[in-house]
Amino acid sequence: MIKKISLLMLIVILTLSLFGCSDGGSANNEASSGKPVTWRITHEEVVGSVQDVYANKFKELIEEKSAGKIKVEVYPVGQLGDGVTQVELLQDGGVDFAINNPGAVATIIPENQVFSLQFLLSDDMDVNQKVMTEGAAKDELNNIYLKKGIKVLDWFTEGFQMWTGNKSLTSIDDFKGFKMRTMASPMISAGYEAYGANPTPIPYMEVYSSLQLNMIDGQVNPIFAIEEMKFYEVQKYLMMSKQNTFVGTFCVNPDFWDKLGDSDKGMVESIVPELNKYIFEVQENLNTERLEKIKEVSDIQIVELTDGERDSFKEASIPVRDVYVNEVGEKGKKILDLLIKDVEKFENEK
Ligand code: 6CS
Repeated sequence: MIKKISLLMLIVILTLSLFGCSDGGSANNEASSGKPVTWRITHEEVVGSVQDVYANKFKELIEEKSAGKIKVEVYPVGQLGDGVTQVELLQDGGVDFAINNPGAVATIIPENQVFSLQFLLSDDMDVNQKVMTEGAAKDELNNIYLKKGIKVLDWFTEGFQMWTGNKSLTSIDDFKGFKMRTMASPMISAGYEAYGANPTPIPYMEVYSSLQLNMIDGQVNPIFAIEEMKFYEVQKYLMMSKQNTFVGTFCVNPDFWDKLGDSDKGMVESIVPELNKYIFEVQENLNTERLEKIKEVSDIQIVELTDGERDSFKEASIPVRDVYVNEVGEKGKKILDLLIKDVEKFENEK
């Protein structure tokens, strides 16, 4: 109830601030009507992150292509609440665009938890990129998102997920009783329960202090995030586990979208492939450069898992696919099967 009231207040504040803009813009006005309009985009990460670079590139391209008729305001995480709040804001029209990830959408769209399953996507990021841009599973998910008031414009990867811990994690035994911080998604929890760990959902912005205070033993994120959130300062080991891929979605509020004129829709649709290609390179560079930075500024131990060690984790992760199907039902089974086929198809095309 309190959360619903806060969300309503946020929407009111955002609406008032929009109408208070000097350009007097209205989010749903067509850019070609003469007056500048303001579009708002929110994302779940800090300034300089993959999502922030994506949002700012969107801003740059839209402002350039609309010749200043559209102004884009970027709200990073923290300004408008956590990831889940941002998804709700998008659904309620408090913001027009949002970048989020399946972890934050898990309770609204359980089907997308397929991306939280471990050792399902490829170890080859080029294959995963094709799964995100050309796969059949994401098309099926797009229909489900739309029914829940979210139109997905783009799926992209933010890099492989890696484990960090106050101990080295190379076997299932190492995970017994291990307090692993996760995003609040039942399927992420199920993944770590399958290793005997104790998954602990904590908001992103509280992870550093929770690690520092030993309230949790480890966390999981792509390298760029481990660097920018400084998790390496409060962790002893960084495992190059690559058990899954962090997936981002660029979304728009469907009502806002429907009210846009054809030229504005066309402008957004034409830049999405450009954004997708751009962000693929950005995440690759950020994840590579920031690993070097972590090595330079800290004495965290980098642990390479052997193929055999990864195989043991993979084996233990397979039954979690049944948990997903049991929880999500027939639609979930269909998406899981499509995703497995997508991965096989793009692996074979290499
Ligand atoms: O672990 C998390 O909660 C977050 N990780 C990233 C890389 N982006 C946003 C998300 O909330």
